[in-house]
Amino acid sequence: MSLIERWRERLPVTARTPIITLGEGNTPLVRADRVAKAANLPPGSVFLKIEGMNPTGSFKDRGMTLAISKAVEARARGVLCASTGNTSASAAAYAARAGLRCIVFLPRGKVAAGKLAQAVMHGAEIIEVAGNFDQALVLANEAAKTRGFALVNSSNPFRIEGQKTAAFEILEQLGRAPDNHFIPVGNAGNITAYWKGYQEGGAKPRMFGWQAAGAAPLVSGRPVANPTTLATAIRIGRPVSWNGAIAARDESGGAIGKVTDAEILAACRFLGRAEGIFCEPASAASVAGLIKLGKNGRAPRGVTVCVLTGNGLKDPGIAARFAPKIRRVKAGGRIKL
Ligand code: AN7
Repeated sequence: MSLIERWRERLPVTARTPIITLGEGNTPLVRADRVAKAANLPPGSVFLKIEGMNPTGSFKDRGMTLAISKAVEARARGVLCASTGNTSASAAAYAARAGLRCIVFLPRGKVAAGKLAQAVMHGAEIIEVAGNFDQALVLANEAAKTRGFALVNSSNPFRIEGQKTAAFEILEQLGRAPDNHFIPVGNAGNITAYWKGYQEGGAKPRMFGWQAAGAAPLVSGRPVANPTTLATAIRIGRPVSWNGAIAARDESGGAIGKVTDAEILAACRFLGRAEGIFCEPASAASVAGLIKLGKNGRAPRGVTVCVLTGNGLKDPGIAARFAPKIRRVKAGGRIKL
């Protein structure tokens, strides 16, 4: 069932809204006892929401199914967005399915290979910006004034509405509200949406957002002009949903912290090796944050859900950083294990 049909009564759709779907949502919530142990927490206390299992490999599909459906309902000619990669991949796929033009503004040289491949294969019109995501967004916002085009960045309220369904799913899958919710934060649409979804579902987990140390405006309290991190998905210095993130933090009694690229990479590798889950680097920020708190004995008590926002295959180049040991053998040769 499509995400919109599944949660229809909680979403701003009518019988006349066309549903553009790729079968998004309903992603696994997986128990992760090795992560729990690494964070000095008891077995059964940590769960991972695998959003990389969505059709285009990231959480963006939840909001995109609604944003594109509403764009079709409004008879848009096309859609556009700025993106660090995943939004553009998702927009390109759903726009292709809807038969809409899709124009994406991408920061040059800072979009992971898999995401760029998706934009190409789904026929998006790609505009490379000599600048970072924040600067690309300025261009996209300007272009969105063109008649007949809809902006599908997370400033589009339908993106947040579709995205909030992930919180509904977690409540169903756990059969209770989590005590803590850990999530990577870039533009802050996702943390804003989860908080909305939890509240609508009558839950109040503490919200813990995690930024990369070189791109942590919500931690320092001021925009970052030149954000840097190998987690290119969250290489963002001026989050659009700034207020939403701060509200989620403060209303829930949570926190927004930062993790270094080394901590992100270590968590990414740990998930791959110890839990069998390959997520992209930005996604591992949530788990990196939990392990960091846990090492100091400061991981929050109770049940914690960590969101893994994107699939590891999006950014296969990351594997090269781990200097893989590969042995060579001739065909017909012998090898000792
Ligand atoms: C894997 O695609 O901003 O805090 O343009 O791709 O809601 O921005 C992606 C963000 C986390 C941060 N994890 O979510 C984009 C884009 C992954 C991401 C985030 C992104 P937000």
